[in-house]
Amino acid sequence: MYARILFNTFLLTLLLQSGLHAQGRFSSTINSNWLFTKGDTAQKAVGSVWQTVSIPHTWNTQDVLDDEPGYYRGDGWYKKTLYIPAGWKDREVYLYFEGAGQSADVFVNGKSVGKHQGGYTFFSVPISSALRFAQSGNATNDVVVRVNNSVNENLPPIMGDYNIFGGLYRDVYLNVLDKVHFDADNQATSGIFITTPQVNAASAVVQVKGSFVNGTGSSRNLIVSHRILTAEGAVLAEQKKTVKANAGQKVDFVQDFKDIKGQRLWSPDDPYLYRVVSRITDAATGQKLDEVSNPLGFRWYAFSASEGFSLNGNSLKLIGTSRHQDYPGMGNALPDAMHVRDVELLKEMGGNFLRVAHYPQDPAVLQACDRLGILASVETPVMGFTDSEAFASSAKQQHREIIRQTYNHPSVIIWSYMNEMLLRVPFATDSTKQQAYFRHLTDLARELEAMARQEDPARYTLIPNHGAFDLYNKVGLTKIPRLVGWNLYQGWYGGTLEDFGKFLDMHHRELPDKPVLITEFGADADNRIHSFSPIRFDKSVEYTMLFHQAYLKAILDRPFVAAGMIWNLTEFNTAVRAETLPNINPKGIMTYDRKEKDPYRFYKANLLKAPYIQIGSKEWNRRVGTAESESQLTCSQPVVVFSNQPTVTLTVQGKVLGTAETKQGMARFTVPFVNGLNRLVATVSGSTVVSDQADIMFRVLPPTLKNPQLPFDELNVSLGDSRFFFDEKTGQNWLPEQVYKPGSWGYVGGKQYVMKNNSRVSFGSGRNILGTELDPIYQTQRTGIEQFKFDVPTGDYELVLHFAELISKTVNNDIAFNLGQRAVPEVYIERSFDVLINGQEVISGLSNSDVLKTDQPVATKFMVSVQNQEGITVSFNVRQGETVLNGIQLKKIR
Ligand code: GCB
Ligand code: CA
Repeated sequence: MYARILFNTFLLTLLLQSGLHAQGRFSSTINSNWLFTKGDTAQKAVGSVWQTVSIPHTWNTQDVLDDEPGYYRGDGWYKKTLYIPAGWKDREVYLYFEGAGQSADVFVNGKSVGKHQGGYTFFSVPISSALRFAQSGNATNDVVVRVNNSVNENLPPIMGDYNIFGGLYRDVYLNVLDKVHFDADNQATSGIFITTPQVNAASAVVQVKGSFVNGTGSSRNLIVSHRILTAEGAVLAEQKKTVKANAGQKVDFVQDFKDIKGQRLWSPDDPYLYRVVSRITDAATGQKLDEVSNPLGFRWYAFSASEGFSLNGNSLKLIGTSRHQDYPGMGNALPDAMHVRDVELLKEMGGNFLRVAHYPQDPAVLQACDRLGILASVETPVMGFTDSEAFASSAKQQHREIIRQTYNHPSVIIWSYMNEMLLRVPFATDSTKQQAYFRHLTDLARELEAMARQEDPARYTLIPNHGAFDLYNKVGLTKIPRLVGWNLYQGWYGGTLEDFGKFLDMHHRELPDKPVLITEFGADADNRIHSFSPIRFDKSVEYTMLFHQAYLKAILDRPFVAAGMIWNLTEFNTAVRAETLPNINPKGIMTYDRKEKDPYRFYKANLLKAPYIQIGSKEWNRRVGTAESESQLTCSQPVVVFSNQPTVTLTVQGKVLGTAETKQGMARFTVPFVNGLNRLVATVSGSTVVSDQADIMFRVLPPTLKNPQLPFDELNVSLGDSRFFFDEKTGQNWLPEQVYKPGSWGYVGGKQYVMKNNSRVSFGSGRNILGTELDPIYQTQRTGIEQFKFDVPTGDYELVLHFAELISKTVNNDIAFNLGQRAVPEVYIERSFDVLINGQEVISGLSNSDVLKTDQPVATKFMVSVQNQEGITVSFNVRQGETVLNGIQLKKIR
């Protein structure tokens, strides 16, 4: 990593104006005042309108949120004027990019100065030869960067459950070096590579390798020194050598620190960091010519197939998450602080591992891992496979860059490459072709493996696979890396929760010499959806909780399992998904905007040492439920309190409800909610300090709607659904449907719509309903419904009916990326029906041949005046096919 001496503009200007030559190197971002235009060709770009932007920037910020499938993939052009001081004529100037999605061409003053392929690695472009200089003062220089994120089958990754965003989405730096400098042309590294060939509790050996360049026209006597500094700034050790370097010569060096004693170890509990400061000084004048600083941590570690992982001689279960690099409304163009915050959220959860997946991320991420004591794997983004030379060579290039660029981070212990390579195997009917495909795929895996071992023999290597155990063994991908990773979803995409443990035991039995890591596990949860009878694929918070409980237990119960990595820390963008949160993968244990979901609290309760307590689902802070009876006007609902303490006391409305023991970090209560505000206070028994409070506004609905004690107010019902849906924006709760009972409300006739031929969907349709955020309401439906009745008292009401056609003539129900069963199109039927309110026709011939379009919401609001005891009856009269109703809302106005 480059030492970044962040000059502020003021200081820089001062230095330049005073005619001083800054000593050594300096490096500063040039993120401000770029011009940007989106377009396909240079020609078009010339005539385009340029917009002022700041780096980090992506052109895909709105694509995740717009409820439309797909996102822009193509060219984007950036340009900027650089003012280059005359004094830099005798220096080396580089443009340094922390990442450009996915490929970049860099031009200075119209001259091509560099190209880069791969959207996630750093690259550095020397530009001195293209720069213009003035006699004195500054000269104007133009930088143009063409960035492209088009589909490119030869540029990995080519497939994945996330978007391949485009843009200059990470910092851009200007690096200015003396002609004598550490190698700046080695894969955008600092030119320094540090290892700890031996570490134990008492002593250590450190090796610093690297090279430097004498870019001047004469031979020079230079002192190359390396100092190991403690966090407090004291010198732990220092080595110096005087080297003679000829004009233009590049010199390689190896410096050993053989007898370090009394070093403090690095670990999650005590992430003590040293720094190695490497310097080149002119032996004759003592002038500092270059200096870079790199992190150093003393730790040793091992993976064992029978005992899991150990760090510094102590066994340590690795529990953590993966992480994507995007955020709502920002795409992947995040400021460093937002990357850092995610690592902090992982640390605050009690996690000790980050799978940096599926691609390397901003340098701030691993810097934070080093500082916070989070162990990490870094992944070369080979996802999907094109059997071509160009694909393999790009994979290898990215792999080499990743290893070298992240080499010095003490947090990194694993080089991971490839992901689920056998998810979609081609040539199902041509075994010769398929065998060749497998051979070329494993050839590439072996090359990447060999490269990792050669570049860095110390670290482990890993390939994460999906759960097709026999296939990966047969093809040979489990034999190549030192560690085997499995991405497992039993009880989600298929099978049962018990199958997870069985799979782990099978690995242990069949591959007794291979250490095993669970590189992924997770289940969707839309934080707006709740169910008190959760089932697989209902997207409820409660089902995902069942999933995580089972998985964490199975992982902790088995000492041979080295690691469990939750998929994923947060929700993330993915254009290939529709479902309840379109373009979002909701397996995150935090929401897309980093709010806690219950699983996050669950892991806190299981992993944290400091006393922790939190009331589950507290963001569901406005609720509706039916009273126990006409006279008992409370509604009992389960409440979970997460805590790492043995017992928890829950107080409701100032009265102790009870004390419960925690099991797996959870204490369970049944709370009789009253109408109005319910204040829940959970305390660790015996402590008032460790407590949490939830204020929940509850609307108790009497079983019959004319109960004088609780006058009717409003009711929102999702037809074809047995889940609760909480719309945070409106504060409205949608209740599951129920069959009509006299005096009450509900449907008459019909059945729940079930998406045909798709085992993944528990409720309704798995497709995106366009132009609404109420997808779960529209995705579910009662077909063949005859009536919906509300036995409400007299008054004026607003009634809203919600419809959507869920079957399509053309669309296949399969979501390409999802594991599990594939689906075929449904049988399309023509439908048309009338709707009557209290006998009066209000909709005539609602038909999927005109108004009712597939996957599009239709909502219609009516005023209804009820003057007698008749209540409200909505009737559906079929003309052709079947009637449908997706949602219904009734609100009393007066
Ligand atoms: C996987 C993939 C990951 C997906 C995840 C999922 O196995 O590695 O990229 O996002 O499953 O949610 O299906
Ligand atoms: Ca519905």
